[in-house]
Amino acid sequence: MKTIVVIPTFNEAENLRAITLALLELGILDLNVLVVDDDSPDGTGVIADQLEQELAPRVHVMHRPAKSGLGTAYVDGFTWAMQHEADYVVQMDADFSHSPAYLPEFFKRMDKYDVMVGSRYVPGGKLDEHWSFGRYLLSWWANSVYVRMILGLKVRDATAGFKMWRRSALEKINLQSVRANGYIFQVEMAYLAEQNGLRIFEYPIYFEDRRIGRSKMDMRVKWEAASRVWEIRSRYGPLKKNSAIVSHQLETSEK
Ligand SMILES: Nc1nc2c(ncn2[C@@H]2O[C@H](COP(=O)(O)OP(=O)(O)OP(=O)(O)O)[C@@H](O)[C@H]2O)c(=O)[nH]1
Ligand SMILES: [Mg+2]
Repeated sequence: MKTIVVIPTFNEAENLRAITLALLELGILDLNVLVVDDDSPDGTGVIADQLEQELAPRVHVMHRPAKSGLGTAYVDGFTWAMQHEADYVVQMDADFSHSPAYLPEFFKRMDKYDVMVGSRYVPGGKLDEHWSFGRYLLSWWANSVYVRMILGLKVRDATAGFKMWRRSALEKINLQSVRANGYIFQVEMAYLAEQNGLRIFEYPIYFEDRRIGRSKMDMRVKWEAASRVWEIRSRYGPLKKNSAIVSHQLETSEK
């Protein structure tokens, strides 16, 4: 079984080597990494090339000529992964907010599901302790109330960026029709997963703040994402009640 982990990067020079090694050191058979770099001015692309050479054939790099958004980076990366015979495709950030240590846990359950979501908003899921209550509340409201209500999503963490997809799940979703180019990509994919009746499991994760480097998120990006939720609704409509099975909680015996 071949797994390709797609990591989009923009100025992640301090994180890329460590996250790549952490993934390969998990010891998961035939796990490969695809870095999608948007000509980062801090030299992330050069580090990615070095890793590709050092760790061949398990690391690959896609260089895009300019910063073109997280969504298109994932569409390009997923398309490449499908062309390279991935059975499972993982999406995650480079900044350690998504701990590689969860991947073996995802795999343990993948036989029963099509999509595994690393979720901050199911029992056992947690945001960084450094977050103020106000910041936590806003994030919870945006993910668990605002987006879910407008679109009728069942998934609790509608903007989760840490996911594992079964190949057949991505085949059901027409990636080329995904329009989102920024952070709203996560929401559009969650929507399409439910609309296509995929079996989704939300695995609780601890979401640690990025360790090093700068966030690409700012107020403008957040406002844009908030308005794009309405765009998704007007394009696709709210979800039908029977669209997907979403499991939120680990079995008591699994905890
Ligand atoms: N290729 C590419 N990668 C991007 C782009 N924007 C963000 N990224 C990457 O996407 C991932 C998530 O970005 P972050 O800046 O960590 O955003 P975030 O996790 O929502 O924000 P923080 O919580 O502040 O870290 C990181 O690996 C970034 O380097 C982009 O336009 N192109
Ligand atoms: Mg981050």
